[in-house]
Amino acid sequence: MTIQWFPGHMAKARRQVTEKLKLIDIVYELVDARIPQSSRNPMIDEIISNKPRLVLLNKVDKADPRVTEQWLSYYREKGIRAIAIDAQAGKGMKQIVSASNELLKEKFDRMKAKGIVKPRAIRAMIVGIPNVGKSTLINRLASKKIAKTGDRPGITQAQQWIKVGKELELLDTPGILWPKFEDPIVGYKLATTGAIKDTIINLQDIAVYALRFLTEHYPEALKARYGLENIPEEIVDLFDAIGTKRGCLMPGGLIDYDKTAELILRELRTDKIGTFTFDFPQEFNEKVSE
Ligand SMILES: Nc1nc2c(ncn2[C@@H]2O[C@H](COP(=O)(O)OP(=O)(O)O)[C@@H](O)[C@H]2O)c(=O)[nH]1
Ligand SMILES: [Mg+2]
Repeated sequence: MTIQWFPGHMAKARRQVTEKLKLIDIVYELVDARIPQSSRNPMIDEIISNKPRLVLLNKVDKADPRVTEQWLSYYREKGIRAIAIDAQAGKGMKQIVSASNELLKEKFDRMKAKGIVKPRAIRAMIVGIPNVGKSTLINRLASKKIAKTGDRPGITQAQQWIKVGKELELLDTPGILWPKFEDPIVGYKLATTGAIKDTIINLQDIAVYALRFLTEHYPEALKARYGLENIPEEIVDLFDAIGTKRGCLMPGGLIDYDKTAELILRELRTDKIGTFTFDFPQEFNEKVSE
């Protein structure tokens, strides 16, 4: 597998996020609820340092609800505030505002007590890897009634803020971070969920990963979708079974593996097979004691 990894891009993205940290009170770390760990930038903790953070598990409509609950407990145990949202349908938006208020209550109370600043709206920035839903969330939070505000004194660079009710202001440009996948499995998970382009990793390899994963974790859904009584042990036999059922054939009747891989991934990404989560908190749990 060829790994595409651009240190230059990462450094630039990191610089841009770091600059904007000065302007905000809280970071919204947007991740994909299907791969909460694989879709986060591993340097994020270091980048945002001690800024308050709210983790938003987006596209929860596409994830396995049981595992989403496990992830929410995982974050709770670690003392990290996390919310499952569906930015496309606008689910969880009110919780974002209330959780932000809670997370910043102490800071704002302290500011008020010192009389330094007038109570103001909370300022937030969304960060996340490409395709995780940053633009969708910004549009969702910025409903039509909400106007953009202009420059603010003390800020040299023109910065647009989107007002979300009276309590929240959102930077109109999100911080873009890059996924890091030295571990090929992380790359496969990103590709399976459509977070990275299919051209980066061989299509058949992605489908092999996806089929193995479904065979292990969601065999019933796989059997039901493709009318299989049993799942063949050999991956090539599984490809053959699905390719035959769906008529993914080359002239002469041989199975067209590229076509079969494409079909499987298309159906998986559009939730035709079911809604799945590919990262399990147990895998990342070593540090949480029993
Ligand atoms: N099903 C579902 N799709 C979503 C959700 N949020 C975003 N999307 C879709 O994910 C894709 C990428 O979203 P976009 O906002 O462009 O991601 P960005 O690159 O982070 O700005 C788009 O096709 C969105 O419609 C969600 O909560 N549920
Ligand atoms: Mg975008």
